[in-house]
Amino acid sequence: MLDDLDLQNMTIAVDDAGIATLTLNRPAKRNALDAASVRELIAVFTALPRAGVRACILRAEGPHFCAGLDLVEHYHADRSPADFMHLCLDWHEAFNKMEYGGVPIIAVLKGAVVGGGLELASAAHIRVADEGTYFGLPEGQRGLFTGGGATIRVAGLIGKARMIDMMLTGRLYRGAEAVEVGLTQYLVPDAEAKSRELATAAAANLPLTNFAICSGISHFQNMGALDASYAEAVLAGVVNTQPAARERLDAFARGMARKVKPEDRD
Ligand code: 1HE
Repeated sequence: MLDDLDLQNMTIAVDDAGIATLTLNRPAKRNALDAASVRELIAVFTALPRAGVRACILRAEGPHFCAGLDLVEHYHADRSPADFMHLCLDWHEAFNKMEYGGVPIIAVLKGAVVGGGLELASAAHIRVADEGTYFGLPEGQRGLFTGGGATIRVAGLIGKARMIDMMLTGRLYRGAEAVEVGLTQYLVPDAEAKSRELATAAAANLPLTNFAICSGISHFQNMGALDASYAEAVLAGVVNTQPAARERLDAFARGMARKVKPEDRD
């Protein structure tokens, strides 16, 4: 299924543990997202949940994660408002498939994570940055506005006041401050190695449980509390009675399961 994809701007490989590695592969353009790249993201994240993949690492070639919208393509295309709206709808389709697809996605961040690059990163479930990673929303300075979901996802991560500041003033976040404000959950010397470790941990969960975590929580956040608690109960009804969970419960009941203690973590 994944082998049939015709990808020019990214590559995908799945290892024996079912962990997919999706690599943005336009380093000469700092992995800027042109229209074709967005269509490729849609194709990948349409196929991924049905391909038996247990987790996905999203990484990039070159020194930067992603420079956002392909500004040069946008300039030359001289798009109409309707054209750009449809392009944004493609971005939303790709990023919604990521956030709501049910497969854990771990983004390995480095260098610039800016504009649409930050929108892409914020559609992942876990972000892992290194000391060289910086986050920005340069749209304001470019005479543009966000169109790939930043008003929802970036504002959701850091709050609207910080997002507005980033857009009005070009403020960049990096290092410990980026963790504090919520742009990345991890700040480590080796983001690739940490992401692999996290993907391995997530891939050990039952796929149906991960589906609930990586789609249910986002859906419920969009609902009123009454509907969300109802939907949570229905989802838990399905997930918490799955036959595969019984083996894990059986191990716990026999005292054979790993305990939830810091010293029991690897
Ligand atoms: C690009 C892009 C791009 C680089 N579109 N081609 N995003 C931005 O405003 C960020 C714009 N980019 C930069 O500020 C810098 O390029 C970087 C900090 C990311 C990297 O700097 P550097 O010194 O490593 O590379 P460079 O020399 O600036 O760029 C290398 C090449 O990548 C060069 O092309 P070349 O043909 O001259 O070699 C650049 O033109 C090209 N390149 N970034 C197109 N973004 C759904 S709405 C979302 C709205 C937005 O995302 S707005 C934010 C856009």
